[in-house]
Amino acid sequence: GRADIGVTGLAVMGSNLARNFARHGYTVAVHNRTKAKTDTLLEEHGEEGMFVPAATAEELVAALATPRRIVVMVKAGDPTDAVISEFAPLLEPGDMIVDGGNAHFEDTRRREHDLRQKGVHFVGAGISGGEEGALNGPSIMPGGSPESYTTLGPMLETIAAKAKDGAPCTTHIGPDGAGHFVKMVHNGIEYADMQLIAEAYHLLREVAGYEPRQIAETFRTWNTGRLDSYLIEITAEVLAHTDAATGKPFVDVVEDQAEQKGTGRWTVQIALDLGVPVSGIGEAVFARSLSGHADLRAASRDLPGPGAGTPLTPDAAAVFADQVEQALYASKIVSYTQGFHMIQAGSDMYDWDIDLGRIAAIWRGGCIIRAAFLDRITAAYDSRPDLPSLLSDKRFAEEIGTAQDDWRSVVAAAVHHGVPVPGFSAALAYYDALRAGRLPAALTQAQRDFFGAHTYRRTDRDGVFHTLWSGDRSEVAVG
Ligand code: NBP
Repeated sequence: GRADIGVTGLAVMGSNLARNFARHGYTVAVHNRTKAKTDTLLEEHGEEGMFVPAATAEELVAALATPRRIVVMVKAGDPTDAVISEFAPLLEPGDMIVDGGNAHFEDTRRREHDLRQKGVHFVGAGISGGEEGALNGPSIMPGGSPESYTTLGPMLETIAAKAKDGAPCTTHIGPDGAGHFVKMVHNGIEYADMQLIAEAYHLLREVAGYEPRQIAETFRTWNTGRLDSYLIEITAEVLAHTDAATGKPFVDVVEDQAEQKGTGRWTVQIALDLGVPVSGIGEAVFARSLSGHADLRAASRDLPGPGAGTPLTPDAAAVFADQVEQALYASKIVSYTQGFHMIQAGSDMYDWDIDLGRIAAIWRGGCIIRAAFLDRITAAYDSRPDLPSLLSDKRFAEEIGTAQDDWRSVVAAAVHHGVPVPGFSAALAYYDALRAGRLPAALTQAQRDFFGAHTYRRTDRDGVFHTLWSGDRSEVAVG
């Protein structure tokens, strides 16, 4: 065999990834359960590079130079296990399976552990950027043994997106499930970013009284500043688009029920297990699920809300739009703070030793959340690798300090107008809770001790205590 790499699973992601490898000069052996997809790839794109079609798993394995590298791009879950079981018996120690699907990191940990017993490297690689990214350069988050990265890494660096400074948007994330974990949090942050942008749009429409075209212009302006990002850019595109059939703004003819494939939900589920407050991602997931409850919403439509109020003058609307930009930026800082806290917590829990600054660096290109903002996060971790939280970075703290008055005004205006801003307000609540000298958690602990003898610690003495609430209310030291 002579092929440098094999790709099995030639739906949109797999065939685009195979083409990306081939366009960079690698010889790519390609295979799909249903052979027709392999044939189509060769027919339509065979001239783009060196492809070796394989009709069976055995043929794919035979086509590969050793040690073999096989990228699996099939549906996550059972199909991935089925494909691994098919290939594993055909492989030798030193060979490598790379799962580029959206696997749950716990599955990746299990698969890596199982294949390691056979001496086969298993690399769980999160890939972001959708089909366009897979073809022209995605952000790639590979986990697995450091050894696996020494041979696979250079290939991934070749096909990955490049940041503005030319650095490839991939790096060895850490052992076993680290890559898929980081990809999961990436998707969670993507949910939060999208929710914050949606809230900004909603406020500009309902409070400032802007039409979608005007909002598109506003977003275009924001995209030239510190909010410069792929998601802001496509938001402007969407808002400027007119529906051909009706002549209405496109956004007005799309049903307002957001769907989800599950990675945002995973992020929140795992965050709950790790005890990390990712309230921004949580609110984003819940906002999508609320939007989908059509019957509940229909039954609630007549509930009272605030009156319409007087419309803002154009000048006042412009001032408000600037405030919304401040609120969006501050909320975005909080949402990345929470996301990076989660990556740190996962890294601590599973001994992954993840370099947070490098994560921000490889998200600068290729992926859905690519943004100028990520340079600042990289800079923050570069200047202080043990940064306890993004909010402790001097620059972010200063920026949020500048933004906070407007941020509060925007949340207040939203409440006043009855516009839901779960993302903005959860971010602000997180910020204020972190700032607080004392939290009402003291009261919560006292209540827990009252009804459940759950004990408490005191501010003035070491030890664990319980008050005899149903007795004489004296305090006893416990344990
Ligand atoms: P799909 O997720 O739609 O999967 C289709 C592929 O899985 C086909 O090649 C299909 O083969 C194969 N497959 C299935 Br289904 N069951 C199989 C089995 N039991 N044995 C062998 N092959 C099986 O493809 P996709 O949208 O290209 O995504 C691939 C992966 O990349 C997924 O994990 C996805 O979550 C992830 N991802 C997707 C995107 C995106 O933007 N779409 C972005 C990032 C990551 P067949 O042709 O024989 O049915």
